[in-house]
Amino acid sequence: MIIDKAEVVVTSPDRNFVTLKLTTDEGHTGLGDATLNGRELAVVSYLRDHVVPLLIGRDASRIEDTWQFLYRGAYWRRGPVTMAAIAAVDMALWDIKGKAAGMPVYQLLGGASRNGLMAYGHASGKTNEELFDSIRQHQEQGYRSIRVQTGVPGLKAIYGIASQSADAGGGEARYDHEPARRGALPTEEDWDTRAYLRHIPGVFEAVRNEFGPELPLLHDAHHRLTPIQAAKLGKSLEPYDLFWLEDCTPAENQEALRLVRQHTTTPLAIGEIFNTVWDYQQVIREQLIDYVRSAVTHTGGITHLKKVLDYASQYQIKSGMHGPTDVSPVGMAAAMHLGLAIHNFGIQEYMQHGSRTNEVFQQSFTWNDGYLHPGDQAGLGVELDLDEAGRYPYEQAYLPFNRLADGTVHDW
Ligand code: GCO
Ligand code: MG
Repeated sequence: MIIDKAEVVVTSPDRNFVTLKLTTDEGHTGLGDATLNGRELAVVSYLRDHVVPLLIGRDASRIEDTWQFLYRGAYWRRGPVTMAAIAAVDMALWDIKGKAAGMPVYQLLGGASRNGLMAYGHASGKTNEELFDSIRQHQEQGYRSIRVQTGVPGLKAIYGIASQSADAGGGEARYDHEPARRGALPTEEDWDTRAYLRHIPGVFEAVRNEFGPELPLLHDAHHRLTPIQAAKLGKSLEPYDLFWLEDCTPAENQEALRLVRQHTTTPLAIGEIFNTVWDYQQVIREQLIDYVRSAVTHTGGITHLKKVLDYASQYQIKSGMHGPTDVSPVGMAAAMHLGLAIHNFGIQEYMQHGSRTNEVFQQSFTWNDGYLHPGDQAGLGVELDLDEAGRYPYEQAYLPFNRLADGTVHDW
């Protein structure tokens, strides 16, 4: 089973996606997601210019060997561009292996450990009233676990708050930075940590009063706090029993989580911008987190993320794979197969893609009563319609950034 063709497809139906398509001499095809939001073309070049020439003529069945060859062979290691490129190759090879075996990928990973994957969606609102409406809409769409983000009085625009005007065609609340900001340079947002820390506990109190004690609630601080601020937030949210507090401090400093942990029993999730098991070494070994946030797409594929999650399982740390709309349907399918197979699955993030995206990528997953399932098609269960994809060329798009009141750039 020899790889004889490798194509890198860039398409922008509702947003930019980078997909690797491999074809073997026996006619099997495999897809891999290599989308890195706001830096997509860097991965395209890494794949087209440096990886594709290495793939032609290789045995498609040797997944681990190909992973090691691309990782160690490059000499230069880690980082989001490299790891997204390797992830795409890895996913495509698992897809091919599944199709060759006539089995869904989760069967190759050991079979299902559960019936479906509990998934959370993103509710948000500038005010509590808008937030409550958004939570209700999510419940109507079947969500049984909900991430809660709100505006902060005095701040104009904040990450994760859906804009009322933006609509990518999927009926899901979108981030401000999604299609509305395509074709533009990064948008500037503002930030004030003290105002945020004063405001957030009251929001969760109001949500608990309105929706009761059972609904699992999540919150993302998006790397904006110092360790002591994060500790204070975790402590102040304890009465509201969060499922997790995500990315409370910048992810680079693993030790920061020690201080947070000493002060709060609010569960912690981190890692959507981590790329390797080495980025997690300390936070897993010292049990400083409860959930691993990596996406298959950004962490070297199924092969490498499974190693991270197996390591985490030794410490009762669970998965909470990243699943925003900037992970393509291929990356989402890979996450679902992996999540179904591992024992230490926790929760899956699931933002629904827009209708144009769903026409470009034909998918076989199901969404029922709060649970995802990847389906039973052989491989990953996603096909790419190249004609549809060709209708939507790449569009320049950036994530926004933050400044404090005095003009200092702050973590976004
Ligand atoms: C999340 C994330 C996303 C990221 C985005 C960056 O928890 O879903 O924080 O919203 O900001 O994926 O590309
Ligand atoms: Mg996040």
